[in-house]
Amino acid sequence: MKVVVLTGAGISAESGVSTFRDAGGLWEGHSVADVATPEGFERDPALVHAFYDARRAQLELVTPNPAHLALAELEETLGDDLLLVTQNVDDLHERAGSRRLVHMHGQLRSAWCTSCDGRCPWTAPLADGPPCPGCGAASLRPDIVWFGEVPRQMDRIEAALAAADLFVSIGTSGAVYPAAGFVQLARLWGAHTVELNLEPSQGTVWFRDARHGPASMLVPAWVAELTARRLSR
Ligand code: BJW
Repeated sequence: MKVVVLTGAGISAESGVSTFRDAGGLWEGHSVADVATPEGFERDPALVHAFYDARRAQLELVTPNPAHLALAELEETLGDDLLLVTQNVDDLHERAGSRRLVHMHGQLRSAWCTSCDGRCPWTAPLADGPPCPGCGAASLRPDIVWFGEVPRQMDRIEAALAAADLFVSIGTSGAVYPAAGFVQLARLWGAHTVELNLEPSQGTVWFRDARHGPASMLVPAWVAELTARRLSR
């Protein structure tokens, strides 16, 4: 059975990472146009660097929760039949043990040089304009996909969706495309579709099975159910 799992900010909420659109979320104190668009970065790089430097530093203080750990266990069972696609820019899936993973919106712990187009692992601040380890230019920006930019590895994701028997969406509001459209593609290509979210998402009607509650409860239970069903075949 081939499975594609899509995760969003809700899976990391119980680890202490803020979501975007919930009350008290990341967008509450910030205009999206200021901190999550290339135009905003061009206008005020210091503001944008401060926003991402603070979030990168916060990663030191958080750890994976039972939902991340359950998905890493699922990978041990399914191997190459699982693709985990995350919209999250934190590294909690990796720290839980997931390896077959696509960060479609980029990563906080990576920097992208707009001079040489190189990418490098990055844990320090970017606000002080450090040199790129590859070319030496002070042209590093957060390695994050902002609005209007193309998400990463779309060909790989679409191929996995086309081949999937099961598509599961976890902790995402379904407000941002192309990820919000994956459920429709998966259905079109014949997959069973499941939503696991705190509340009905914007796309909840597209899912055949929608379960609502905290990810730390729903995800381990769903993984146990899937594993038991697989073993009983
Ligand atoms: C819990 C929980 C718990 C809480 N347990 N659950 C008009 C129509 C259609 C599309 C467009 C349009 N105008 C423009 C577009 C395109 C645009 C877009 O979608 N805009 C929308 C606003 C309409 N998209 C783009 O520009 C994308 N690029 C693109 O389309 O390129 C074209 C192209 C595509 C494909 C191939 C080729 C070309 C790029 C999008 C980049 C998104 N980037 C961001 C910001 C990154 C920077 C940063 O991190 O600061 O990524 S936006 C932000 O939203 C972030 C997230 O990854 C993304 C999704 O958010 P998510 O994860 O869903 O979080 P929330 O907060 O919204 O929801 C959390 C959910 O969890 C809630 O439902 C809670 O209930 C739940 N929850 N606690 C379980 N404990």
